[in-house]
Amino acid sequence: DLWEFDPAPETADPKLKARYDLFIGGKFVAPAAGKYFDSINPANEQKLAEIAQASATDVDAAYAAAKKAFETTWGKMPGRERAKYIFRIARLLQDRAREFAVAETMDGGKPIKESRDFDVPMAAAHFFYHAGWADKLDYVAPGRRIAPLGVVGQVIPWNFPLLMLAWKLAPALAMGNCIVIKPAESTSITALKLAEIFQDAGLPPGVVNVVTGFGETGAAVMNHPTAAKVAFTGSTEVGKIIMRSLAGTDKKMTMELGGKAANVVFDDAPINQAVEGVVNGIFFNQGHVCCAGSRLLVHEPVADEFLAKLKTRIRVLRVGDPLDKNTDVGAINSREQLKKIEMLVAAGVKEGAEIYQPPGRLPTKGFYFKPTVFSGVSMSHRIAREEIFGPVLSVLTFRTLEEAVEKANNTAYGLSAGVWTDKGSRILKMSTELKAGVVWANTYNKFDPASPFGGYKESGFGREGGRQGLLDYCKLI
Ligand code: TXE
Repeated sequence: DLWEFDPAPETADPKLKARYDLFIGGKFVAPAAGKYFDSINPANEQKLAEIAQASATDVDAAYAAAKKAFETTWGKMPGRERAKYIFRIARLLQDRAREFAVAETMDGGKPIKESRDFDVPMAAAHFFYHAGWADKLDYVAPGRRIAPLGVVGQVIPWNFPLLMLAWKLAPALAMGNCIVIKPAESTSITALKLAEIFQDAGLPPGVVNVVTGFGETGAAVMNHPTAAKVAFTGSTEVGKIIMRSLAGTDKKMTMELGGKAANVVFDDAPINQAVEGVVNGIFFNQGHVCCAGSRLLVHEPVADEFLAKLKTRIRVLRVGDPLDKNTDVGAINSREQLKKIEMLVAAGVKEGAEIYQPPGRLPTKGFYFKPTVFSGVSMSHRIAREEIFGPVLSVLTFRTLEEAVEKANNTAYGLSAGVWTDKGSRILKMSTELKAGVVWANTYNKFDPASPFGGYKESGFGREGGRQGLLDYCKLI
């Protein structure tokens, strides 16, 4: 079975190096300025490894290597050949699935059961899916063909470090592009481990280059003259900075930014299933999810019952050591993110919403936050409008479908939404009325490499996954 792997990864050795260099031209190389920074395990604040800090000189070298690879190997290779490499990457990732799951959990703080059952297998699935496409879009009409864009620059966030790598790299590789990618500063390790896999897969040097560092390095990747296209996933704020800095250039651009998704529960919803879906929608990955169902809109007739069931369910969520396979809510990714969550939760209390947190103590070392539910929230509260990116749910109520649509769409974002109801007609109506790239019905946080993902409004533009995702990495000539 292609998707099967060892069920007990928490005992695997993550095989971390003490120091990680940049991956440029198929080799690990020290940064030109010799600077490194520490990567911390957010579960216990211990140092995991040193990560190279790339300067503009290193980014130049990465682009030069990518350009050379595009001109001499990857850009000339038939799709069928590229497919073999992408397939090999997927298989090698499966072979090392346990090791990657542990490394991902230690670096980012997410529960091991999520890295094991979601991040790593989904990343492998993404490479498998795109390997299949590499030779399918070659030819479209007499005299016309699909061609790669050239070299692309990509910057990704820290919430799904490995999966975001796969989302960015797989379609770009399938279409014949070469890449310079920058992982987020707090979660660079699985990107560099994946670089080891590129070496083992025999991927020609320079096809993928990994440059690590902070926002400055990201800006150098996005603004480099060699990049024919840039793709960014991260905050709306930084997305806007990048868009402004690229205005007037001919670079193609895709942006996957923030969200403030509504999970809408009607009075005829299967209530226990909806409680599970709402819990998963907001507490999965500590709520560090761009499509997190961070606003619950619940139908008035069932609001009290639903809230009571929700609180009962939250009391039994296990918060703590991400490496424990029974943990439901792991560590917050960084001290900065924890501070942001605390600040917005304090704003919620100050603005008069009613807070609920289950009893129990959090670990004293590391960054943790209790699953939190705010009721009595109004649309003007900051907790109803701003992306918290943490395990915090804001509960609002509605009386009619129209009111639910109005409230759900009353946001600057438009990435995703959920609908819980027994009526097919309501699902159809809601899925056309909700201004969100993805609308889940009677489920939440379901992903498939074949299904395009992306937003409206300030959640960005462009799609990742499926045929549509590929079209963002090629042109018709
Ligand atoms: O994100 P940033 P941060 C939201 C979430 C979170 C907030 C802040 O609400 O609380 O953003 O997180 C790189 N040019 N999301 O500060 O800064 C950076 O190094 C180019 C939602 O971590 O956007 C990292 O690799 N790149 C989001 C990446 O951008 C720059 C996921 C993301 O970091 C840069 C992450 C610049 N000027 C945060 N500045 C989602 N919705 O998926 C930084 N970076």
